[in-house]
Amino acid sequence: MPDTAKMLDRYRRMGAMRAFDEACLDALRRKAIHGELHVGLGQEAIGAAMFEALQPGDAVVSTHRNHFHALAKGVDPRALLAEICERETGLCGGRGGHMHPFDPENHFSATGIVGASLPVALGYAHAFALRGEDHVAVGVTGDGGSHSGAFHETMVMASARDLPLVVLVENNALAISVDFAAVSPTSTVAERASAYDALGLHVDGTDVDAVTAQFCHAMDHARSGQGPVIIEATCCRFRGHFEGDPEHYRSRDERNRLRAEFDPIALYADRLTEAGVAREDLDAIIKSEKAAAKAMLAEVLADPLPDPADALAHVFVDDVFVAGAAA
Ligand SMILES: Cc1ncc(C[n+]2csc(CCOP(=O)(O)OP(=O)(O)O)c2C)c(N)n1
Repeated sequence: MPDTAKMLDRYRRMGAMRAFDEACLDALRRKAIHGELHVGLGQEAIGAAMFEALQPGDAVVSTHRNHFHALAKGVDPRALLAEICERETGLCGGRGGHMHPFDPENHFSATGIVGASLPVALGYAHAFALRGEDHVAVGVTGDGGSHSGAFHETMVMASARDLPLVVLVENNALAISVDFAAVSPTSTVAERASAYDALGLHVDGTDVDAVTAQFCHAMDHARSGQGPVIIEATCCRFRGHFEGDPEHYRSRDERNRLRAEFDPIALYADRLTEAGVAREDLDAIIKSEKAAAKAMLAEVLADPLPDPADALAHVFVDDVFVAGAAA
């Protein structure tokens, strides 16, 4: 018998993540976000799986496409949205923006430098091991980041020391415009794990049940002292690399086909209806998550922006050069 209560939790969590990113798209249209915005539409099943697999005290270090991982780690959604909208009430007082949300008490951070999330996660894993703590660090990267030197260096050290590290590769098959199959020497990233004497797992990242099971397995493996894991979850990116990407590398038809075939939320809705849940109940969940995100955005947009007079607060050097300032 399928556990429909658990399935509905997963469905709601994916719906909440999508609604969050849709609120970000709305904020961008309202010119509340400046600079590049990278949303994760199409990748919600991986975020929902991460939520279930993490335990308190674990660490997550994410990428430029970080919102779902932050939500999975338990970062306060309102503070995250306020940070993305550059508000004083944001996680970092509006100074980090969408690519650099930091929640040190919660062991969450992100970086816009491709591949650089992994050595930071390695540091967490090393610290956990040195302190004898029962926590796992998750370093997230895309397929593009898996080709970086930082990926290799991280895996070498993590495996040599059997560190509690899980490297999550969200393989959406595109690094901006670069097709994974055209540049990867192996057909999967997971199979590279054998070169590091690590566990490699490959999973359909559009199937929330499958990716949850594999993610929990990866975390158990790392937590029990058996060394690092590479878990590769294949998925599709439904929007451009960033908002404003002209997407010359794929046609509109191709994008629509991916959305029609591989939407993790629609696929799970089918599974839930097969398990006897009514469509109207599923639609009501999505509707309520959208309404909650919309209300949260309205609140956030009423929050103050940082005071320009405080622009140099939190800068760590004393003699900052400010153009035009008196000597
Ligand atoms: C070191 C570095 N090189 C290049 C870039 C520019 N850049 C930003 S995102 C990106 C592609 C990342 O692709 P992938 O790792 O597959 O992640 P995805 O965007 O698909 O989530 C690149 C090259 C960067 N931010 N950092």
